[in-house]
Amino acid sequence: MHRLDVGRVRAEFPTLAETVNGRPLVYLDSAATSQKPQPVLDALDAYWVHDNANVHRGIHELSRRATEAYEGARLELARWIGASDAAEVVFTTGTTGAINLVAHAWGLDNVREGDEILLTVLEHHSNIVPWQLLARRTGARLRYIEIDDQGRLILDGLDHLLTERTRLVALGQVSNALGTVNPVKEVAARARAAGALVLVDGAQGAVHSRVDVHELGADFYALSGHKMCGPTGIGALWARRELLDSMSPWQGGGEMIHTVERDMSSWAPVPHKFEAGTPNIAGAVGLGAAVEYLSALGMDAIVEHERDVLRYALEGLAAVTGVRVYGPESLDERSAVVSFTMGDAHPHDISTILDSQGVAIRAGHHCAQLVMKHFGISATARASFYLYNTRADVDRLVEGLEAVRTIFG
Ligand code: C6P
Repeated sequence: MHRLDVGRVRAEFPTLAETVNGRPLVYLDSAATSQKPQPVLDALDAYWVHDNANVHRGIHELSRRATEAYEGARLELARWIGASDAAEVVFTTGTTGAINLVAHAWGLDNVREGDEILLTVLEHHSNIVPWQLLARRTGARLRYIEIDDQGRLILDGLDHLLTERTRLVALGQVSNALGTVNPVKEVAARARAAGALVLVDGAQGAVHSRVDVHELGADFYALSGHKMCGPTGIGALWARRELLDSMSPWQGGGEMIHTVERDMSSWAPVPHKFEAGTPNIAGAVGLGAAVEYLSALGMDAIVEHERDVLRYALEGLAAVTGVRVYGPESLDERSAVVSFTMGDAHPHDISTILDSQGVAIRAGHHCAQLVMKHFGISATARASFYLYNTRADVDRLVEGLEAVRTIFG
């Protein structure tokens, strides 16, 4: 396997050359959204400047080009996640959009009073609230897989949690709050053996690993483009073809119909059945370019590089007095996210002090309040790493934390 040429990679991300508060920017908030490389920016620019038109509608040259670019991006993404068929990839606004689509289009037809949906305490709110809304409408019950003090799923009781009423198990591939890499394959295999479907929230997983939806054992897989070098407002839902075929549309409008009569309509084939209205064409084009960019660099090389930076960061943070790092101790169970607290310093204060030194991290509950509650805290500071981060970035983080220590003692 080749090594990632990080110097070259960094040069392709113009935002990384910004100066913040008089210091060169150190961007450690990629779990919230990643920076965008020049090839993605160029693809967006080229689309808007040369090809902009609506898709699937016109028979003029620009519409043909826009449609080709849009459908080309779908094919690119389908290959990248190991889908058997590009029609299994539905473009959405992101992971949140994808999960809400499943909760409505699949959930309302398949979940009844007394049925159960099994989640985990690690979930992002996007993989909790849509199921709460569904449960409220259907009378279904939500159950949770608990976590241990390292933020790992406790799977001992899984066979009791999985009952004949379990319709769906919905879990994240990687926790955005702790970096825990979940044993998705194992949970999926046990869930499917119990007759439940499996939804995987891949918002953080697709960023930090090579994804093969079949290998994972997923029935639904959701991802966000903006966390993997693509634009905001675009993401995807993957599901097995027969499952998508069996589902009713969620939103109605143009593009998703076959014929419209006064009292009823018939639907376009998937994926268009789930893409009502003019889609985010530029977003899809940008996402396709991001996938192309990441594929050319090689996910294995990216993962290897992130692992080195993560290891270095965990060592660096362990050496700062007062820092408590949350999440699994073993590097094998972690992804490139490090959540921590520091003595009496509020995470917002940590973030503000770091920002004054040009270091961007996130502080808060990270839309994972159940995780915070588990640890009896309201917030953490979170540094997240991606392909363009270096050990020098970690040094700047540690330097900033030393400044926090001087202020808060
Ligand atoms: N997490 C973070 O800073 P959207 O907003 O739809 O692109 O992604 C939602 C989402 C769903 N699941 C997980 C595991 C996530 O991490 C996120 C987004 C960001 O951690 C913003 S809260």
